[in-house]
Amino acid sequence: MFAAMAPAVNNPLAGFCRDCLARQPGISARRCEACGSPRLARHAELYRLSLAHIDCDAFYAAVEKRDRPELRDKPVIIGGGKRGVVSTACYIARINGVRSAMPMFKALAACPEAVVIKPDMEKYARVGRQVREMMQALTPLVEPISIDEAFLDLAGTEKLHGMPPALVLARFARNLEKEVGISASVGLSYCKFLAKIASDMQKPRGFAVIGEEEAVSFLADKPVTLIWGVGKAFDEVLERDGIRTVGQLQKMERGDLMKRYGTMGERLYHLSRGMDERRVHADHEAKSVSAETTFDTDLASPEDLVPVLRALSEKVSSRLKKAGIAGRTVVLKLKTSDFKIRTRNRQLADPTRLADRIFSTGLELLRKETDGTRYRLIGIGVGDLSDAARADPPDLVDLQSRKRALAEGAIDNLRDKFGRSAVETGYTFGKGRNARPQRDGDS
Ligand code: DCP
Ligand code: MG
Repeated sequence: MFAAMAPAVNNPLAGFCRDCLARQPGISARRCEACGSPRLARHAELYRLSLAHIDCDAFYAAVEKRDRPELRDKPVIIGGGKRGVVSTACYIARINGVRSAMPMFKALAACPEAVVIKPDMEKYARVGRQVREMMQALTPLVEPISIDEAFLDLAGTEKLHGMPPALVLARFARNLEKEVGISASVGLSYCKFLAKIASDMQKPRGFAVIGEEEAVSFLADKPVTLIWGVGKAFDEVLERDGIRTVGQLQKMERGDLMKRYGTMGERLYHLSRGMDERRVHADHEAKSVSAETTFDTDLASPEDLVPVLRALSEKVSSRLKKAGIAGRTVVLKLKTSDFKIRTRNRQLADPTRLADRIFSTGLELLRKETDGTRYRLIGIGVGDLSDAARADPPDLVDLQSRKRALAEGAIDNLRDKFGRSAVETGYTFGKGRNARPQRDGDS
């Protein structure tokens, strides 16, 4: 498969227009035969590949430009605040040399006319979730990597969408611009390693394809730092050994690489040859789902803490239900007024996604900690995640808990219909100021 080292043979018939999505019958047309756009996607393996990496372009800056159209053609830097560094810069500011993580004074020296905006993390998280939901409508196999990027495995979705993955992805990029008002770049390949590289190749608004046929030759002249896991320190090790390009690694024996670099040698052997078996793991393979709150003033009494615990348990439960997952270990987190963190775990007999079970387990754990200590933060979460199929089996012995589970199902249905505030439970209803957290955190 990789032995040929042949360059990609572009099949001109295999293209489509990224703007109007029309298939291109023309052999060598440089513009779309339907709409005239020059943004054509063409590749011999275009309709065979299904593993993608999508990364939004200049994410924070794009969201701000969307909300302030007068900034569209201006250099925009998101950053400042406490750290005094650039979070991101729009592509216009990048032309002037501004980069992420650059100290703000340097960035402004490079681009004095830039408009600087303080980050609004809540807004970006909201847009990030919206983008993720759009991805999840394409395939259940979405693996988020950060707020603005994810891997997607679209294998087997052609029937569902009535079009091959490449077109689904182009349509996604188009819809993202229309519906959310920001842009993303797509990398399409047969493995994660190359899909990730591809998404970076034509930024912004990119759509790059790396096929199996060309993988080895594509990688040959690239620097070793392109390989996942080769950071600054390991690059220096390789440099000492005179290894600068991926092509050099391609010529080395597996045994030799392993002898020199251990498990990293194994990785170098495989990735340099475009061999990467890692699968796309769906969102629910995240390690835990949790919610936490920091109070305005430190709290000590169960009276104050319990309603908050209840509200957080409901939040965790609703996220589990939404994702169709459940967790078997309940984790309570507390931060004392002198910033010491206490975590307490309890494993359940079966995975759960019910607010009631999460809450009652959390409550048992909390009881032992309410000894007068003042807390500035409380959090609750579940770990040991699995599919919801085996969650909360009917418990014939404990009729009470079965009744509560049924009631919770009914409450969920009502909330779906009428919104969250339509139904409040005894613990969260009508409580005072302390039940309203000052700051929320999710993980
Ligand atoms: N970010 C940050 N600090 C960094 C890097 C990134 O705060 N050192 C934030 C701001 C980015 C967001 O994370 O908008 C996403 O990171 P990316 O690396 O994907 O960068 P961008 O989306 O901004 O740009 P690109 O078009 O290169 O993906
Ligand atoms: Mg990005």
